[in-house]
Amino acid sequence: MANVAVVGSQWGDEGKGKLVDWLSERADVVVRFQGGHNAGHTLVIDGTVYKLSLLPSGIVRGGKVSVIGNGVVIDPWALLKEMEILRGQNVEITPECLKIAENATLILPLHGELDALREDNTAAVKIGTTRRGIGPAYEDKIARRALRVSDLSDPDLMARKIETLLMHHNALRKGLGAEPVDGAKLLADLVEIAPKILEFSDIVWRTLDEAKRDRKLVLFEGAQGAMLDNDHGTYPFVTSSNTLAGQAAVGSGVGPGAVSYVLGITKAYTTRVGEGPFPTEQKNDIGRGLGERGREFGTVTGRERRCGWFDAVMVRQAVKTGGITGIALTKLDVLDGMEELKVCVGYRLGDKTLDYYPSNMADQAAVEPIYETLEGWSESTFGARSWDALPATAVKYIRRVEELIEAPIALVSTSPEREDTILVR
Ligand code: 2SA
Ligand code: MG
Repeated sequence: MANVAVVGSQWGDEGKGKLVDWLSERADVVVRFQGGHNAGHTLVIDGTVYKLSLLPSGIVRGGKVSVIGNGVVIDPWALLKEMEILRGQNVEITPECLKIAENATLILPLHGELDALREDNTAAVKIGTTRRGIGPAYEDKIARRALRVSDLSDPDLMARKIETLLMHHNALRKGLGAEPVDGAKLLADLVEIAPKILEFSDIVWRTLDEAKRDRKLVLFEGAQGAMLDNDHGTYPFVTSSNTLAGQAAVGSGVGPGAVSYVLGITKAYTTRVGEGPFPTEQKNDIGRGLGERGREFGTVTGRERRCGWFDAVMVRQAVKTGGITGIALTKLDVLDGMEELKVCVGYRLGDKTLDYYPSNMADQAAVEPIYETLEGWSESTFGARSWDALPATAVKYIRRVEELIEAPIALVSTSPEREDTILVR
């Protein structure tokens, strides 16, 4: 068995949570390596719904080690709240089963405030963020002024770092018409929660090295999706981390060879939440129908997701840039009952035809999708557990998608329940 990385191949919300849970049964360690509590992974286990944001999905299964890697940005208050909710659902969370990288960056209240101030500033480019402070926290990380998990053990160091941090943030806030941050209060609040976080703090790279030596199986759990990747996505309408599988290594402290199989999760159609280009978007009854049948609302923010046709060009690009080995196709049943289905197979840009998604912001907004039309099916595929249970036209759709994206479809998921998964031969 190989170490698997599970990543989104579109704009997130492809159904990674279910597949991670499905695979975590065989894994010993489950690792988050990027993003923060902007992620929303829904797991349904024996009818109980678990909503995870920051914690690795492995946490709901006993006997596994869950790791929050250094590439993650951690809002300690949000983490404690999530832990409390899960404990209320009888999930056990102990320092033995949860390890938090001591070199991970902290999200502070001022990051969420800055995120919201910018989103509400009409002069700025509205990204449609989750307002969780993700972007501002990564900015501080890259600019080398962030507070990290290990700083929580040293109030004097935190005091000095907060002073440096506030020189920057108070200037920004002034420009946006907000009051300066009360540094003394921030320090006191951090000191108060510090022990509750430090309890889980760990030298994660070493834990993962030991796991490797002991031949433990590690599952890397991505958040968001390829088109939200800070380099390869629809920049600037992206998140502030690298979401591709390459990040699994750096974001947890292992070498690039640690991941031997990259499972790309792909929805049978496309959704996006937040602003930014979306060539195959259907702002009509087709899109509304997909949204209703697919229950397309943000796990974290409850925002309605934009919906549209499957974009094979974009997913093919995600396969290439992210090194996706195989695909899990999800939510096929949402297409049930549609007379015909469209799949984007190229773009028109002015008088040019493109077989890739351009990186320029203006071009990304200007491309027109070129569609291929496929026959739909009237039967229900919901809950199908075998290839033979699928209508022939659904099989045809899957095979055509597979051909276009240039990656094998290894799994088809037909409901949120993990048993409803077809292994493709
Ligand atoms: P941010 O907050 O800085 O990461 O936002 C930047 C962009 O990234 C998008 N983004 C997401 N898109 C889909 N799903 C995400 N997670 C939650 C979920 C979102 C929710 O699983 O439903 O509940 O609304 C996620 N996180 C970030 C975001 O929409 C911006 O386009
Ligand atoms: Mg989600």
